[in-house]
Amino acid sequence: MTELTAPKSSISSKDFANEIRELLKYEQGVTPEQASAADVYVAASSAVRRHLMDSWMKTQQDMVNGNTKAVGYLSAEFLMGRQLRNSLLNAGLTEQFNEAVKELGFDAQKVIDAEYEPGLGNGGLGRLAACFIDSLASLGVPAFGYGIQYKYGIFRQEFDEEGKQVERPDYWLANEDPWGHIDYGRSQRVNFGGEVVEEDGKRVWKPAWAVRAIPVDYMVPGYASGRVNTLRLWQAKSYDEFDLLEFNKSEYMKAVEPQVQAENISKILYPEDSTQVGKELRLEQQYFFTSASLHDAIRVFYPGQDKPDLTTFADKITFQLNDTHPVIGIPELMRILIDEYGYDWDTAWTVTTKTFNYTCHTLLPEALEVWPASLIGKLLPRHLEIIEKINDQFLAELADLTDDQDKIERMRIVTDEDDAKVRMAYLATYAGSHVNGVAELHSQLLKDVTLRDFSDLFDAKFTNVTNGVTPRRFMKLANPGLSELITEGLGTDKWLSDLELLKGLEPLAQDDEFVKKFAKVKYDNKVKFAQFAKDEYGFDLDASTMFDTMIKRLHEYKRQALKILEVIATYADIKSGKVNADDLTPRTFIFGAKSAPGYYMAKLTIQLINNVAKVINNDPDVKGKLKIAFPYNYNIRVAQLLIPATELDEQISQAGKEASGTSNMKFALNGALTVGTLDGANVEIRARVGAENFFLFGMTVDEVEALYAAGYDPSKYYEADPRLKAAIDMVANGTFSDGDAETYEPLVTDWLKKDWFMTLADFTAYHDIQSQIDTLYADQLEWNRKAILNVANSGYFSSDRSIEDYLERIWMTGPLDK
Ligand code: 475
Repeated sequence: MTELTAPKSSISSKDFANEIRELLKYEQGVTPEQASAADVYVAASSAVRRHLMDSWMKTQQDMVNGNTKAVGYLSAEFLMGRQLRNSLLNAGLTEQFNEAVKELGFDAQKVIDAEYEPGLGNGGLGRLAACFIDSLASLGVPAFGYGIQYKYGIFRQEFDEEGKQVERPDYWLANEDPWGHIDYGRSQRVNFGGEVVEEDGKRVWKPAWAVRAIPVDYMVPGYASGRVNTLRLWQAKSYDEFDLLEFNKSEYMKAVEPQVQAENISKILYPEDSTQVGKELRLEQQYFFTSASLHDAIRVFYPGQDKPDLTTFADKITFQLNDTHPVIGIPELMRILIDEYGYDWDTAWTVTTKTFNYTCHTLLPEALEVWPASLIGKLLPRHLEIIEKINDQFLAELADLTDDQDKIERMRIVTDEDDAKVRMAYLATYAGSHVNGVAELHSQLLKDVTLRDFSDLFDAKFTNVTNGVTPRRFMKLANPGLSELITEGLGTDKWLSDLELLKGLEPLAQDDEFVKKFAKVKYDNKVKFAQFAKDEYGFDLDASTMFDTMIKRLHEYKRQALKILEVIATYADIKSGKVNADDLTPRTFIFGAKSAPGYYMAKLTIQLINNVAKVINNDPDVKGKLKIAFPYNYNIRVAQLLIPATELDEQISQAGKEASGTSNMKFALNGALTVGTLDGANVEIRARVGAENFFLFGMTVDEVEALYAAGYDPSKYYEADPRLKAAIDMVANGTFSDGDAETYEPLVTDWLKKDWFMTLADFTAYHDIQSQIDTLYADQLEWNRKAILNVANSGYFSSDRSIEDYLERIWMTGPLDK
């Protein structure tokens, strides 16, 4: 007997179809016969929302009336993915929906595909925020996600004739958004610029301009928790709708200028990932959403109170700073408490430090945000004063803690130079109660390297919370076949809210019947992906080949170059006759990656991969044994199809550079084996799934450091490994650029002269492990046993577990009473 605990609404399919009909009629003004799939999508979405409404309202009431501290997840990015299937799942309406749309004469998948995916994030950090709010709701913890409703999300990626990335605007709001509710009545004023004057012995900020922050609310339904939380994304609108004076002078365009300027704030997501942009507009965005969110929390938790007792603020809500992007919220809360509510500095400081905690997501120095004090002073003059005072207080505290003057200088929040800088990570570390990294290795390196001085003096603040992913979206929705098999194998579907139960699959890895069923699910997923790739991209993929996937932002540290060089080396072996293509294990190499628009080397790498694909895929000598597929515009939708279809997952960053990685977790949970370095969460995945079920290669963090210290010369590796040499020579001689040696010259020169991320030094180890991979793959039963062991032992990587760790170690709160 299989125990089923998935939510199921009691409404019939017929009634649900009628609700959709009604909405089509009264909201959209069409009959089912006139309706398009997009109309049905909008109506069905509204219908699901209605079903979630009571739980949403009750959750909000319980949150305000109860005594459970809420969580505010402040994040410049929420990469949510499509909403309809997830909402249906959590509302228990999946079957009714499938039946109802059929009854209305529509194909369910077409209706689902009518939803335009919102791209309000760059990559890992934004997707993590989405997984976390899913888990918060599923655990029944009262929470808000707070962010920005960008009008334009991450760019749509295309490839041109030459294989270069082209960025197209992603105007997602040009489509109907049935999920977001714009709440004009609960807007907040956000001020900017101007000056600070002295009035009655008080510092008073006289801003020069303001924008109106309007909340757009999205439901965040929990799985089987009966709770629905809120994702509140702010939209910027002007107060000065139209300047009549200017208009009368018939200066029409000038009259709308202030409006254009204000609305620019929420216009576009910065497409830089893991780099600091340092643009004024970016700081405006950061202040815009944190200021609005803090004021909003006061409004929500002290309803109707003119003089709330904000000394209790940190008992009402705890704010998590998702990287440094919302760190300007620290001086903002100080300012609100002191200037708007009249508290003294020390009281304000006590409340503020109890309120905030900070998560760091990087180890790259260039990703740590540093703002010129002059820019903060121009945009937020009162905040600069407060930051300087925090800095003074900090330096005084440090003087009590250490005699090491150099250390104190190194730790300054505001640097001591003509063009002073504000280090946001330091501000967050000092002012927050806790600081965490996102995987064990990362948290250790934060303490040992990035924030070493801080951990020396404030060790108790530092902790680790290893990332996780939501099994609802990345298993249940993305991989229905595997989910069914797991439920069958475990005799229950409870694993979806308690992922450690996957451990129960371990014995089944020895059950050949089960292993075959598992292999069949994988194969079906490959066929499904191949069909999608054909329809969407025109690719011809062969599901009988090994699907070997690398999906992540294009960045040198992630080393897509290592992967493509290995493919080229094999191709060079075929061309030189050293290898007969017939002897190769057929592989399909699948890449998905966007590059920051201004990141030259990353863009050149994309171009190279596309052109290697063109050459290899069309060379008869390859006999179809190697194939490269690079679907453009990789996004959550593609991830949901590709991850379940993947057999080999590439996590090959230079050790000590990838903070955690989260696709590595999704792959393991979907039964792919990982080839990877000892970096980020790979370390923990390997420890859990077992070293014998993970293809480890490459230098360790210590070896990397030692090699840097000894003086790294990549050309030595080029000379030492003939396969590496052949691969680089092929790129250099124009094989992938119609004979033009110039095209990839910058890449070749970088590899041979600099190679900062030591791609060449790890090449031989990476190559050597490929034959182990092929050997295991030849024994499908063994391969799939290991894949099952990956699934069985990855339950730890549920974002539910991450959230439980945050609750216990950082937030000190828990679920609402039932
Ligand atoms: C890490 N994004 C992954 C993931 O913790 C990790 C930076 C600046 C501006 C906009 N976006 C960013 C990141 O830094 C980012 O995505 N970091 C990633 O966070 C979640 O798994 O290793 O690279």
